[in-house]
Amino acid sequence: MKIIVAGGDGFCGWPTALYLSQKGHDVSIIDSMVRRKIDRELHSNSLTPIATLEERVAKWKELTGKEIRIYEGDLVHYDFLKEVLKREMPEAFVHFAEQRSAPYSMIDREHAVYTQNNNVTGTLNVLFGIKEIVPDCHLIKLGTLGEYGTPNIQIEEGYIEIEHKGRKDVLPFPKQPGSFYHLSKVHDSHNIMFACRIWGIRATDLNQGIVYGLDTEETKKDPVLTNRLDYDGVFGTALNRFIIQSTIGHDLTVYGKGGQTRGFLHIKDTVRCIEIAAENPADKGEFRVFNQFTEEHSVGDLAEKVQKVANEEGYPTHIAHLENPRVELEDHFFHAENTKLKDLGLEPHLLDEEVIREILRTVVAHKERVIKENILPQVKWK
Ligand code: NAD
Ligand code: USQ
Repeated sequence: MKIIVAGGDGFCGWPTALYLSQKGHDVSIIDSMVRRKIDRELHSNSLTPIATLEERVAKWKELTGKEIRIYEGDLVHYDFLKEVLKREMPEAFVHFAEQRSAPYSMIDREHAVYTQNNNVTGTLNVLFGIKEIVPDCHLIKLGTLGEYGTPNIQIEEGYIEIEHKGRKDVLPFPKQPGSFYHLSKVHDSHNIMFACRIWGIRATDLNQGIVYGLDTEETKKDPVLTNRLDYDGVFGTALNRFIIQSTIGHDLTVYGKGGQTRGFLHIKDTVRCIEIAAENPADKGEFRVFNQFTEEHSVGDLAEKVQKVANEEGYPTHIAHLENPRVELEDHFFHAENTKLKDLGLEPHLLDEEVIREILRTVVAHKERVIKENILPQVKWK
C-alpha cells in the first residue's frame, strides 16, 4: 500500500514509518522539522541523541534495502501538500503532524494560537487535498483520548446512543478537553466528520492515550534509527518522565493527588494500531472512531510502580506531590471502551515491571543528557 506518514520525524511517526516500511508498504514521510525547532526554543533536547531524518532513512535503506522518501514541508502550506499528494497518490494518509503538547499550548496566547492554527489548518488542508487529488485515500488521523475529558460515565468509542424525551439517536460522544491542544483535536474531529459527510471521505480518528516506551524492533536495529524521547516539563509525558526522573535521583513529579487516570499504550502498540487501521480502511463517507489505548492507570499508581523497579535497580526514588500546574480533576471516575482495535487483531503489550525495567535500562545510558532545570513544570493553566 502507498502510505504517507505526516509527522514521520516525531516520536510516534518515526517508528510507525519504519514499521510500515518493514511490513512491505511503500512509505513516504512529510515533516516540517518544527519539533526539532521547538527543542531549540525551549532550550531542551531529546533524552536520546537523534540523527537527522536524512541520516535515518539512509541507514534504513542500507540495512533493509527499503526506501522511505522524505518531503520536508509544512501541512499548513497547501501548495506544498498538493504537490506531494500528486506525486505520491497515497492510498492511506497517516496524520501525526501536529503540535502535541498540552503545556506548550497553554504557555500564552501566541502558543495557543500557533497550536490551533497549525493543527486545525493543517488538518483542513489534508481534507481538501484528499478531496481534490486522492478522493479514495483513507485518512488515519491521530486524535487523543483527552478529547473526552473525564466524564462521570463510561466513555464510548466516538459515539453514544442517547434517549431524550422519548426519542433515540446515536450521537458524537460529548467532548470536554483540558487544554487548548486537546481542544485543537476536538476541532479537527468535527472538521473531519463534516468532510466525511459532505464529500464522502473515508477517515479513522484514533483517540490515542498516552504513549510510553521508545523502542520498537525496527528502531533498535541501529543507533542511527533511535527514536526521540521527551522528558521535559513541556513535552515529556507521565510514565516516560517518571522513569527518566528515577535514574537521575529526581523525585517523581506527581501533580496534586495523583488520582488522575488516563489510558496508556506502548509505542509498539501505536505502530501496530496504525497498521490495523490502514489494512481495514473506513468505508467511503464513514467517520470511524477507535479509542487507541490498552490500559488505564492513575499517575499515582504509575509513580509507585516506577519507584519499586527503580529501587530494585539501585536508584533510590521518592515520590513528590507537586502543586498541580493544570486545572483538572485529581480524583475521578475514568473508564473508556477500547474493543474495536482488539476486535481487528491488536494484541496489547501490557505494562509490567519487566517493561518498566527494560525502558529504565535503556534510558540510563543517556541520563547525562538530561537538562535538570527543564524537569519541573513551568507552565501553569491559570
Ligand atoms: P512529535 O511532536 O514527536 O511529532 C510530531 C511531528 O510532526 C514532529 O516531527 C513535527 O516536526 C511534525 N509537525 C508538526 N506540525 C507539522 C506541520 N504543520 N507540518 C508538518 N509537520 C509537522 O509528537 P508525537 O508524540 O509523535 O505525536 C504524534 C501525534 O500523535 C500527534 O498528533 C499527537 O497529538 C498524537 N498523540 C501523541 C501521544 C503521545 O503520547 N505522544 C498520545 C496521543 C496522541
Ligand atoms: N502528570 C503528572 N506529572 C508529570 C506529568 C504529567 O502528574 O510529571 C499528569 C498530568 O497532570 C495529567 C497526566 O499526568 O493529569 C497526563 O499528563 P501527560 O503530560 O503525560 O499527558 P497529556 O498532557 O495528557 O498529553 C499527552 C501527549 C498528548 C496526547 C495525550 C493523550 O503529550 O499529545 O494527546 O497525552 S491523553 O492524555 O489521553 O489525551
